[in-house]
Amino acid sequence: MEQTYIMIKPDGVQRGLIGEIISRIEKRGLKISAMKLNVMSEESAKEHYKEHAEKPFFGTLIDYVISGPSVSMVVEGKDAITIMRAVNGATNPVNALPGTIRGDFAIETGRNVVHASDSPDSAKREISIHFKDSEITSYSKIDEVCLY
Ligand code: RTP
Ligand code: MG
Repeated sequence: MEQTYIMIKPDGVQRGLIGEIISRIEKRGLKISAMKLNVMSEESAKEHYKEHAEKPFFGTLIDYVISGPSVSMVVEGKDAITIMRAVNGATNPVNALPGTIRGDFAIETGRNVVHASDSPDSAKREISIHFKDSEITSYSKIDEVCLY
């Protein structure tokens, strides 16, 4: 069982894609164990994307993710990290396959709708930036008996 951090970025919220994206996560068989909608603080955004701090697009990226409310989630299940990267599709939507979120709903890297942690270490780090332990719930889905 793995946990990953998922964000519906401000463009996804503004375009009314929250339900569509959550629905894809649920239908795939993954579980949402924490969720909130808020405007991310600049401090959290910079910490979240600190691996890109030296990149030329860093300032634009931070402005984008704090430009309006985003939806933060902890999503869990077997191979959740790898599966959610595949569900989101390639970073540049030009390369994202139809059927992925970015392949179906995005055309620009700078407005690519969603985020998903890229490794177990990133997932742990990102979840701790955006959620307190007490905000992450534990429950059984009706169809998960004996799956893992
Ligand atoms: P994310 O972290 O948001 O899930 O995206 P990712 O892993 O697929 O891509 P990453 O390399 O981590 O880039 C983070 C976000 O920065 C923006 N970006 N802009 N202008 C550019 O060349 C550029 N490259 C990346 C995108 O919003 C990307 O999702
Ligand atoms: Mg990334």
